[in-house]
Amino acid sequence: MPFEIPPLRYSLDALEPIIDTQTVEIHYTKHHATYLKNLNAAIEKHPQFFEWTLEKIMSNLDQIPEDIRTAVRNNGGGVYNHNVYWASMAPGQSGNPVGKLADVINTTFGSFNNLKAEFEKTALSRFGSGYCWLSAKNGGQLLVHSTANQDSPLQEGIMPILVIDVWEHAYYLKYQNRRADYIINWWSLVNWKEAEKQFAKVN
Ligand code: MN3
Repeated sequence: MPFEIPPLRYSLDALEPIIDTQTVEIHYTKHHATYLKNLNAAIEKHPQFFEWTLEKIMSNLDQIPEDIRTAVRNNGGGVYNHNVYWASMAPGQSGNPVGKLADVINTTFGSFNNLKAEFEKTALSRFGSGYCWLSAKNGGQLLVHSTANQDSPLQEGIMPILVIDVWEHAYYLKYQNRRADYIINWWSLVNWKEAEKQFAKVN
């Protein structure tokens, strides 16, 4: 069975005014969908990998045949990373971490504001295209880090908690070159309940 992308859990205009409708529409129905199409086209050449989950594939790229490995790295990453990105956001959020994740953020970073400062700095300093993540190592140790292009934390054996896409296509129509404004505004969309669910997988 070919891979699929999960339906958006909210309408295309639900992230207004932080992320405009046209950006969500193009990003989800064109960019994300194209990664999916290209991933499936690559796996067609070795269809036994349709039996694997995307997480397993992205965590074990060394086991993917060399003739499709780069295509799977880029397009499998493109599918997976956007899955996490859409799930990281929701309309009508409180803006604050919840549950055990909130406690661990305080003990790791000192405060939520410190985490935000580190995250914003990391997201801003990603040169070119990529992502900024809050991730957790096995056992629950949190870290803020950035990946280039469509690389993902799974390749480093760590679990993504939430992510912001800082490719220009994620913000350019509304924010043009003002990546910082996009990042700062993005906090009010973060789905902390979903982040807490992700965190529960590793601790
Ligand atoms: Mn993107």
